[in-house]
Amino acid sequence: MELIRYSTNPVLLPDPTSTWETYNVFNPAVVCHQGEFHMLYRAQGLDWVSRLGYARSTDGIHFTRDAKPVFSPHDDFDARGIEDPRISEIDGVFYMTYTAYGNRPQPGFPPTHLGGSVTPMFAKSTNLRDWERIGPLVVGEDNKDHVLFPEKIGGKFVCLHRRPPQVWLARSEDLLSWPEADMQPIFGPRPDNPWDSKRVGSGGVPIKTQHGWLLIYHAYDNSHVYRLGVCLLDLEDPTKVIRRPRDFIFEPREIWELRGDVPNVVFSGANVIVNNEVYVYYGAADHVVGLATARLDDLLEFALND
Ligand code: BMA
Repeated sequence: MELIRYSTNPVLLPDPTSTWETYNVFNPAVVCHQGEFHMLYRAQGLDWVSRLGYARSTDGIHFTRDAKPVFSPHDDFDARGIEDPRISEIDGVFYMTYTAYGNRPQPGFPPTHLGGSVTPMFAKSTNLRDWERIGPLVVGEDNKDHVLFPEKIGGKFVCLHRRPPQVWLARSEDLLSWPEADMQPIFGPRPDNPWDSKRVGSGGVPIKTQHGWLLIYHAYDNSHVYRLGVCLLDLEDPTKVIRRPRDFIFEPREIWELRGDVPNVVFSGANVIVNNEVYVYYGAADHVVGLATARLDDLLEFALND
């Protein structure tokens, strides 16, 4: 089972006439709300700082962008960029998870190879354009690829996050406090399965189905090739992985997936369901946005039977 690429990909390209989305537009979050698709995408321009642009569409294919970014860095902890958003709608409020890429290592934190830091953050909005920062999931560690489940489970907000090389689960009463006692690893790389042998991280918002939460995740191998796979998590206790097929569902093949700013990357933070069709938006080679789809029933059958 593989996702099918949309015929006129990519669906979003950098804009060489712009200062802030000159070089790369990639790794978007997408929400379908009141019949329209709303995309928040990561854009890099002349200063190489990531900001989030906003675009909307009625068909999910042709997007009209705002002239200016809607979410930009504001302090030392996100000065190098707002990265890799995912958006979950919970009780009428849109919650965004994003990675803040900062200028300085936090206390006790080993700097990234470029000397900065990453912080997994939350923000909220009621209109998808105006965002208010809530706070971090954790500080002072290498942690990103966090995404909120689209409803509370057992009365708590629940998110997946990544403590390398594993995907973890965390719970919170209020999105502000994320007690360590409520965090646990749920799945990691499979050393005997080449495509997801090195590192794994969550994709878009988990999809609720009668058989469990369907999660699309990314993984890379020894050669740093990013692919997408799926797993099924228990509905009431998503720390339990019910199924995890050995095969991937998507890999870089097109020239714009194989070459770009970072080669051989398909990275998704958006899986929107419209009429039983899953629209998977993904960053390709950290350079453009692509769209690939599958019928939800087919993905589920693959998850259950492969
Ligand atoms: C990951 C993230 C993504 C990126 C990917 C491939 O660590 O930072 O933003 O798409 O690497 O470069």
